[in-house]
Amino acid sequence: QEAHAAEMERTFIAIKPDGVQRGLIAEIISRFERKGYKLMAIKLVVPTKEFAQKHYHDLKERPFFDGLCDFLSSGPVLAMVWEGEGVIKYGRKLIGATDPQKSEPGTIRGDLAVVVGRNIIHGSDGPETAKDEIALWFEPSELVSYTSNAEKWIY
Ligand code: 3AN
Repeated sequence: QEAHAAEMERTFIAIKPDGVQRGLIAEIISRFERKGYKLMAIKLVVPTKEFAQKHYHDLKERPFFDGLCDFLSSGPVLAMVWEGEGVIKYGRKLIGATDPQKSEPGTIRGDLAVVVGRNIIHGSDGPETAKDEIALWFEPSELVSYTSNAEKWIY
C-alpha cells in the first residue's frame, strides 16, 4: 500500500472568489471527497494580481487575461491539492467544461455556474501543469502525507 501511495497522482484545484463568496466550498469539496480522492493540502488565500498573472501565464495573450487576473485576486481563493488515481483527468470531468453553458448537468460547473467568467473552480489540465501549479501555490511542507482508512476500500 505504501509503494502504491507514493505513485499516486496529484492535481491542483482552486475554488475561485465567486465559489467562495457563494458558499460553495463544502459542496465542491464533498464531490471530490465522496468520489474517493484524498485531500493533501488546503488553504484560503487572497492572491495578489502578480500571483494571479503567474498562475494564468499560459493565457496572457488572451483578451480576457487582465479581467481574469483581477477577478482571481479580488477575494479569497480556496487552494487545494487532491490525490488519487486519475485525479487530474477525472477532476476535470467532475469540474465540467470551461463554459458552464456547455458543462453537463452533474458536473460542478454544470450544476453550479452560468457564465465562463464566473465558473467558480480551477483544475490543472495535465501532469505538467499540475506539478507547476502545486509548486506555485504550496510549499512542499504544506502537503500532508497520511494514510486514510478508506483507501483500502477504494483501491
Ligand atoms: P479551464 O479553467 O476550464 O481550464 P481555461 O484554462 O481555458 O479553462 O481558462 C481559464 C479561465 O479563464 C476559465 N476558468 C475562465 O474563468 C476564464 N475564461 C476562459 N475563457 C474565457 C472567456 N472566453 N471569457 C472570459 N473568461 C474566460
